Amino acid sequence: MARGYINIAIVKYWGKKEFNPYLIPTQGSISLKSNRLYTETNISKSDVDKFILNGVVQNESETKKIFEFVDKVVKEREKICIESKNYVPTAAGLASSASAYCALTKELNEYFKLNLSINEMAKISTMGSGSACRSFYNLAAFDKYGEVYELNTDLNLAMLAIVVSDKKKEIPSRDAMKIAQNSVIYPMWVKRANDDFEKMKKALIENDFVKVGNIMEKNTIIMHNTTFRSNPLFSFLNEETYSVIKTIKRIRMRGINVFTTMDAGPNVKVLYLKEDEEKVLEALKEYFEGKILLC
Ligand code: 2P0
Repeated sequence: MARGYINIAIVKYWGKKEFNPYLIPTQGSISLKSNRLYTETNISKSDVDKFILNGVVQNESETKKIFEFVDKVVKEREKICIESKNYVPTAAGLASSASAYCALTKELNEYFKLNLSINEMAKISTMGSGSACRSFYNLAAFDKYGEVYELNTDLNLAMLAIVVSDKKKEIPSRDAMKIAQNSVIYPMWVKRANDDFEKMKKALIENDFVKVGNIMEKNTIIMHNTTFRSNPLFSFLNEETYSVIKTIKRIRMRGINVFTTMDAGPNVKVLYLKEDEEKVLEALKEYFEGKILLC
């Protein structure tokens, strides 16, 4: 049994350059690993290749997708049953391919005794999902050369989510990313994101939390801007997303250091310092009681 945690990007991964054989992204990203939300995966011997997710045997196309990845990792093998369970509240819209492929890669390593290092597993996991490699580290960098490594900071970074919608996303992030890569402003995104990657690393080393929060917020907006300028144009965000962002800004004006970020969905994630947790929760509960999920 292996476990993979979700991660939340503070500088986003939003584009693929090539597979060589592992993924090289168009730009660097940085993320924070959750220590609460995860996927657990177990492999057992089976007569046929089978994939069970949250107790449900998956259809042919889902099974094929997973086993294409398995066959890239293990060349000659017996038939197996892969059983995964997401320990991420379904309503949160946070279930992620990152935790899934992190757990699966670790379990493949165990089951088939592949003897891979953490870094090898991280890189291999990108053949399943790009963001998965970041789940092997706490504060992870996935750079534009495809290298994955741990970053250090003295900041006690923490995240929570304000859950505004539990609907399944209309456009899977993989397809969305492909469309966004044709956006007229995509080259600007790549340049900005690479700048943000360097600035974020510096702010983390300098333990400058306000800088970290500001870089994350700006990076988030530019990533989402690529979707508004795509053909066809689309957005992951909705009215409630904007309303939450405004409220968080107002709370920040009261002197509480909270910053927002959004991924391939309308839910808002809030970055804060662990030592501020009590006052952050107190302030947020006033507006978002019942919608707060600690990550
Ligand atoms: C991120 N996202 O950095 C960004 C921000 C979504 C928005 O990583 O195609 O599911 O499997 O490599 O990893 C989602 O991308 O994409 C993602 P694939 P993945 O967290």
